[in-house]
Amino acid sequence: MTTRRTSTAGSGAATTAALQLDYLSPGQIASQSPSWWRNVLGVVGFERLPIIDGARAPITASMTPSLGVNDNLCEVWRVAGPEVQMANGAAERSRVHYRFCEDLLFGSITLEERSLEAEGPISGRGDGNSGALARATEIAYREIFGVLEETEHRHLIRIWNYLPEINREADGDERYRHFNSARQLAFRDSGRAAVSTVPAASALGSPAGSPICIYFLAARQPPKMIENPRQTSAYHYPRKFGRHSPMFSRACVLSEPQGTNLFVSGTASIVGHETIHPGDVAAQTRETMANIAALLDEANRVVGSARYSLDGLKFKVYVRQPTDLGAIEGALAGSLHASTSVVYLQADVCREDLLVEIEATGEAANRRVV
Ligand code: 3EB
Repeated sequence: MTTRRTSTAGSGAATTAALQLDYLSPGQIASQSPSWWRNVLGVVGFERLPIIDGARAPITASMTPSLGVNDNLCEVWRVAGPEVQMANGAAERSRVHYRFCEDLLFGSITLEERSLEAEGPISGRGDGNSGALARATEIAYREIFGVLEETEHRHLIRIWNYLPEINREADGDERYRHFNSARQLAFRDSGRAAVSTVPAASALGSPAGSPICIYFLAARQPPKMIENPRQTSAYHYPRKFGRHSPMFSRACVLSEPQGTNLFVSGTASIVGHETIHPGDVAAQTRETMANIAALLDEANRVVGSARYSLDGLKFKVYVRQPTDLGAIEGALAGSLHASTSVVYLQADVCREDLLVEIEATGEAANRRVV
């Protein structure tokens, strides 16, 4: 760690952060002013690592190809406010790149499984390819938790996991399940609860040969975790979906004095714990939107007002088969306004029978109390 956080206590509301999400092209990003960069926490390219001159924040890439017209867009996370104090970090002996202000932290870590295979299997936890994936997952999460302790942004609120060939079998089990075992172990080893406070998340497959890419947002204050009344909590999935359950919450709300952010996890056509509408991508899309609508109702109940609606969210849609894009767009037209922000990416979803997965982010300002 190269920098300490600057205390802003007592300096008023101007330094209080609320998160903003934009999808911008590298050209749009390149034309921004230095003062714009001051508030940027992190940038995520989709298909490949974007090349951005003068970047002052960590840059990573999910390695998931863009579909449709969103060619080359980047996801940009910024904090609001004119006087935000930011610091960068790249802790020694840690592969996590991160940037933070008083309240919020963005970080990313990229690992090549190939470079870990040489280190050999972790004893007693299988070997071969699954060993390298499990090891990479454990290293990534251990280093992430280390950074969060160091900067005191202890609450992981949202995390994105991109794993090459997520559905491939290795050592008699799907690679996603090996990832789940290692992730659960990492949460346990860090002394973190395995239920109820785990972050909102997405876990998708990237093409063979891609590095493992994990990026995340963390906060100094705890968010409110939200579960979906239509779905079994992922951390309570029955054993037939894997020996170790996935560690994520369905959504969470982060409240700041200026406003709130809603983070909706990757959501799919699952009711209870079963996949429904196998083979029917349009029906899967509609069911997924019904799940997101149910999460919005829960979020509005938790924040105590009708703050979030489908049209106010920004969506990322992961499509397993590019040829399904038209059917998915058609199904979404039934629930989303044409002006709603939607990015389409090709990615494998972490159950073989799921054809589509949708995540979303919401931003809402607090009404001024006069
Ligand atoms: C599901 O509902 C679909 O393992 O972190 C969605 C979001 C899914 C996150 C994860 C998995 C994850 O189970 C898959």
